[in-house]
Amino acid sequence: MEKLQNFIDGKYCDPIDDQWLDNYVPSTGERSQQIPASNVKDVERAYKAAKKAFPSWSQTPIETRSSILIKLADLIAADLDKLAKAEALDNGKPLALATKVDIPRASANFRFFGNAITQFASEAHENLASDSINFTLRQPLGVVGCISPWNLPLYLFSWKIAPALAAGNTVVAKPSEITPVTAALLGKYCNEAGLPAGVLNIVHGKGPEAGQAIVAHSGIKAISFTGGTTTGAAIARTAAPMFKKLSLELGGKNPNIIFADCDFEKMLQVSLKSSFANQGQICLCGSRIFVQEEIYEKFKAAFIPAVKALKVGPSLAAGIDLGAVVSKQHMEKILSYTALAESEGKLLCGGQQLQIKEAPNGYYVAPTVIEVGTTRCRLQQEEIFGPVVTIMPFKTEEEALALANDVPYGLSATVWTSNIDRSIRVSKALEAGIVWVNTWLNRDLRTPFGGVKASGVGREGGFEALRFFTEPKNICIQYKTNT
Ligand code: TXE
Repeated sequence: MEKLQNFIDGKYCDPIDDQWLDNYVPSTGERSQQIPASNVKDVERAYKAAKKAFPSWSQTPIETRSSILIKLADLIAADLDKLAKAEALDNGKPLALATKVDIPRASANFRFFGNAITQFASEAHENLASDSINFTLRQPLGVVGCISPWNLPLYLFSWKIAPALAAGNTVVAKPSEITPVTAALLGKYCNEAGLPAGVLNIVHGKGPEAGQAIVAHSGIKAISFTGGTTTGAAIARTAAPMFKKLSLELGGKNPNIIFADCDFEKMLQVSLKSSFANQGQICLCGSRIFVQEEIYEKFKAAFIPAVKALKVGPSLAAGIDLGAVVSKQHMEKILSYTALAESEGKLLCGGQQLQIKEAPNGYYVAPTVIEVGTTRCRLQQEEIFGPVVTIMPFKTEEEALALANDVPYGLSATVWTSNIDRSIRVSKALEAGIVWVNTWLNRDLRTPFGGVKASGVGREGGFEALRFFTEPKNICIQYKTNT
């Protein structure tokens, strides 16, 4: 069986203790490769390479750093088909989605920060009263840690690595052990792009072993993490007393608020995507749908048949809308929630594991809609992170806001209305880091990205990310006003 390797100091290498994990293809349930079960020794090896590379990389002219990142973006874009197929097979998502979203966005992440770093500047403050000039340096932190989840593998892995490198840091990065393949391929592209050895080091393995070793390493100055809220809390417990900088992009349980005055057809088409794209495994999915009562029955009459018409199948099959969920364990977690449908509400469609003839051992869950009467239930309070949405009616704007905010999370929200005043009132009152009005997953990489409450701490994106990966230093110089 093929063995993927760690990528350390510009070279692929086996784990020091020769321990390995099995990787699986969600569409078929078959074992695909083995990946390193790295531990603290492999992380130390990666850290030493990153530390050795830091002085030179941090002093590399911005134009050079920029050109290497843009070259990396070009190489990823040039291998779109190969990378998209690898991503789809590894994650279970439809090939069309990996081709249209995942890989182009991974390329865009490197391109965006390759350009952004050439525009990143800092402030100066002139103080006439003290004949002084203050200027602020934004210096790279040193060796930083990037840890990413399995739902958008290369998309989120690169979303962290690109700004860290652009800002002059060197990186020890760990992808999810559930979707290691495109991260493993990234090392080759780094060498081809001319990224110096040791600047980016990729370590595979489990979170509590390899991930924890990165978080706990005294030489690693910051942790950028995307994943579950529980894991985010565990990371914070380790990193906070070490005074590391922390960026935590965690779970979501996002409201999709539909007012009677919305553009119904557009809302319906986009709500199908915001409910079930990537098998509902996007932390930005609108998994709690609230519909104003005047159009509640009309919505159900249109939404349920459209959900039932969604096609589910193996990643490489043509014409599918949903693929397999990422693992057997995650499928069982999702089904444990759909099993609550009857006790917490009413199952309107889906709710079961799907047997796909050509892939009987794959991890398939039917797109599921559950009608509930309250937000005070597990289906509305807990992150399911699968092709499952709840729906319930509301009467007034005030009630919609109370329902939408009545949840531990605060990542994103979607609002459908043609009333501009209402769209601003509601957006301002929603407890979320991102609000979309009459659209969804409409992303501008310059904007701050992140959530509030249990959805995390800090912001990624644009100059927010470059500020996270640099340390501001104020230098004050007093000068003589006479010769
Ligand atoms: O979680 P885990 P998953 C959320 C999404 C869902 C979850 C899915 O809503 O809840 O993430 O990710 C590593 N120390 N978001 O199931 O376990 C682990 O190996 C250090 C929000 O993968 O959190 C993997 O690499 N590392 C997000 C990574 O953490 C540890 C967008 C994530 O794994 C660790 C995407 C530990 N103790 C998903 N334990 C957003 N807000 O943008 C695990 N890991």
